[in-house]
Amino acid sequence: MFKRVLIANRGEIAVRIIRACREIGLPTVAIYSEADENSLHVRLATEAYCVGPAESTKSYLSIPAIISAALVSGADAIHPGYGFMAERPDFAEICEKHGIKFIGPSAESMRKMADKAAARKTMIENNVPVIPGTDVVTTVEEIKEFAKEVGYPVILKAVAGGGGKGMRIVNNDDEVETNMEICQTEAKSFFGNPDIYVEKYLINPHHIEVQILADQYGNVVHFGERDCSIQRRHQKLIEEAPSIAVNEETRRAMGEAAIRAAKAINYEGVGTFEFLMDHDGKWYFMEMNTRIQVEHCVTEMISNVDLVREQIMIAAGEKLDFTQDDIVLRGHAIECRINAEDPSKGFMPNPGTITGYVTPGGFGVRVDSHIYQDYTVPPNYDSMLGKVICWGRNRNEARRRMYRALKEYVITGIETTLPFHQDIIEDDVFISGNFDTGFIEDYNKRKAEHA
Ligand code: MV4
Repeated sequence: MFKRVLIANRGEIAVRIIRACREIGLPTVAIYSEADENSLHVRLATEAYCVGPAESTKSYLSIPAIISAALVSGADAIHPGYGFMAERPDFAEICEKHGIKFIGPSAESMRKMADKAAARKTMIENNVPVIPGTDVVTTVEEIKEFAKEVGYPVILKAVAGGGGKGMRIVNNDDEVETNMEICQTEAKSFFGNPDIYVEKYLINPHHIEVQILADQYGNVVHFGERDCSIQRRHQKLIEEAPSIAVNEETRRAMGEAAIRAAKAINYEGVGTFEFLMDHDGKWYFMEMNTRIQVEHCVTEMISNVDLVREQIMIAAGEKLDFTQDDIVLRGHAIECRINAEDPSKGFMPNPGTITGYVTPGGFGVRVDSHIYQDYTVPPNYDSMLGKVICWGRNRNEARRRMYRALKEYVITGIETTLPFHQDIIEDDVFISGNFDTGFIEDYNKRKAEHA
């Protein structure tokens, strides 16, 4: 086992990882920026090092600063959490060169999935359905020809993109002409790579993702799916597991497809395969996330498996000590992400000092957060304050418990998305479970009509 683990992150996920390390008995090293001196992860870790100023590029994204902290503290493993260094193959390689285990997949596996056109090819080779699409395109003719085959609309995506940035929907030949170069230029400036590819554009699909776990010996299991369709501007707001859009047969087929793909790239650690599902129940691979995700908790709650603990054990070279048959998914879990944002002002970030704080509790309620009374939320980072996750024997029980928990939760001094979540949890369409990625847009329209 490792001697000590450095957590190259902040906020709720740093706290989450420190908790898992403590339970294993592993000392932890926190790193923090000058804006995060009073952060909870700094207090909970065995020791902590300031690695730079508030600006992420000079602290949480500074490879020399992070590696120095690891070497000085004697950490022999680094957990990157999500965001920041989590999907940086160059960082994974540098860790390895310094004899530090990067808790995650190899740089090689990461690169295979970072290139979205290459990832599609890997999926096709392994019999995983992909959205009808192309390899890298360089001319408007290629795009028009593809659109003639599958019909408009089609979507232009950056090969090096992901997560919603650098995409353009085009509805006809003229729009191809006007958008191709813009898309390439944006791709170059956002991701340093101008390459783009094209897919048939699916209208308001379900966003379904499958959690997998792979050890260093080729054993891979899946934990079923999460439904992440409730998003606003590519930011997830509510996630749940299982998805009511997925039946047992589809669950098995998606899970097996994800396992095949993970084996094909010699994947190690936790990972997520993102799929889009259309209204006929047809599903297609979209991209893979090679990290622990914010919404991993809903899967933990229905499977009773601590995914972060497993991630650390696997990185330390342990074999998976359970098989697919041992994984039993029970009940239903829902997660609401609570952000320091003002829903009445277009979700504008709203940092500041928390003057009053009471957390919900009780049976089936979990709160993962780094905030506390008198804590000042700095303006420099993501506005997520934490997550409320509720379990129930069925979806409605989980949903009602969530409503109860959100009503108990008190955060004063700053505006948060708590009231917004309370409204959604009580919304008839949300209650019906009959929603897709168009939900928030539709919800806002319905609210505007009633106002
Ligand atoms: C799509 C799509 C429809 N068809 N690709 C958005 C995030 C990025 N990872 C890819 N995204 C989409 N890709 C095809 N071919 C619709 C979206 C999309 C979306 C996907 C998941 C969840 C919410 C979304 C909201 C808008 C668009």
